[in-house]
Amino acid sequence: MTTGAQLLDIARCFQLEGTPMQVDNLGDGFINDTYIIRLSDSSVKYILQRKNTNIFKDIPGMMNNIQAITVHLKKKIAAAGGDPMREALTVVPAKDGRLFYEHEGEYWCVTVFIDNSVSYDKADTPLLAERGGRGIGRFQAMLSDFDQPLTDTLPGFHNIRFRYGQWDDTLARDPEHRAASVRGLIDEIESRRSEMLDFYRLIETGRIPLRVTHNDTKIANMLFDHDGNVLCVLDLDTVLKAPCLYDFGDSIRSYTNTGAEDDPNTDNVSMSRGMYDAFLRGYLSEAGSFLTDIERQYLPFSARYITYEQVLRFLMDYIDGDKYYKVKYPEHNLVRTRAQLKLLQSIERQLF
Ligand code: GN1
Ligand code: MG
Repeated sequence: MTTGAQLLDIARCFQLEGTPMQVDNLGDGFINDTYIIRLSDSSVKYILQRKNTNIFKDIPGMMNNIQAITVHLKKKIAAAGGDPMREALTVVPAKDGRLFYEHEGEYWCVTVFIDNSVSYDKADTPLLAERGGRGIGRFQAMLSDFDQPLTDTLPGFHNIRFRYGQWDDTLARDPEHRAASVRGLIDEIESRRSEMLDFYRLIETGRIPLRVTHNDTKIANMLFDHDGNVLCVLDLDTVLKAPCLYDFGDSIRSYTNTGAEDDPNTDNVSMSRGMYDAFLRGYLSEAGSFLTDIERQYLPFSARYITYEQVLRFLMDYIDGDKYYKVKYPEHNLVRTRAQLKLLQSIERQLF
């Protein structure tokens, strides 16, 4: 636990426009710890994050990525007559000029808080899903000519071959002796293995191209304006060279779910076809100009692929003893697994 006084000390290490007065918890991301910094002498607010070093092994590399990407986005936004301070994240350096502050092996980073915006855990109308699709399509389009090298912040992130390596190892170790109790769920993973590898081969062989993509496009990772348009894409930790299908697939996993990602009542969970069509429409309005035929062809499969991968990741973490995702109660990863499997089955029924 980091105390309020310690958080204030950390906030003071950054180049803020005033004096930090208070630091409070914000949101509940699964990976990093997020806080809001308020100043005593200015209305500007900041986001302070403790990056998760269990997961991200090269935070300086990650922050260099985020800096380069946001600078690129801001140029595009300004050229289009937008507001670069509100439509892209702004990284605030530490007083020593670095893009992070390191203290006792922990890495802290600050960005400017974007006020007067709306965030959602769930898409409540098809119009919002359409706007979300347009926002991610535009994000990818703005980065389509980004040509600087990017650090691979999370090697193997959506690589199902890599995930099977982790999976096989976790099942072999079974450190908490949980595997026997989830045999049916393990079978759900295994029964789809060869189809998932067939898809992944299209990426390995270069038939599906790599682009600069976000890789974690759930609705909670975008800010909307009061008219329901995407204002700013957040959480740039996993911007990588990857197929743009991963962004589409992860968005469908999030925007179309009629229940919660961790819904304890799986009756609530299904894919809304109306939300799917709306998101697709919005996405194609921006991405349609650069997608190749094979990318277009595999858009529906990407929803299946990413949702399947999420089932695998939640179940693997449960079997592993809950080491990756933050959990709120002992069986949380298992509840997440069941809810995401229900969503996967609904996607499979409706799109295939
Ligand atoms: C994590 O960072 P956050 O909370 O937006 C995870 C995603 C999962 C998501 C599930 C780096 O996202 O891959 O899809 O949880 N991020 C990482 O909600 O593993
Ligand atoms: Mg994240």
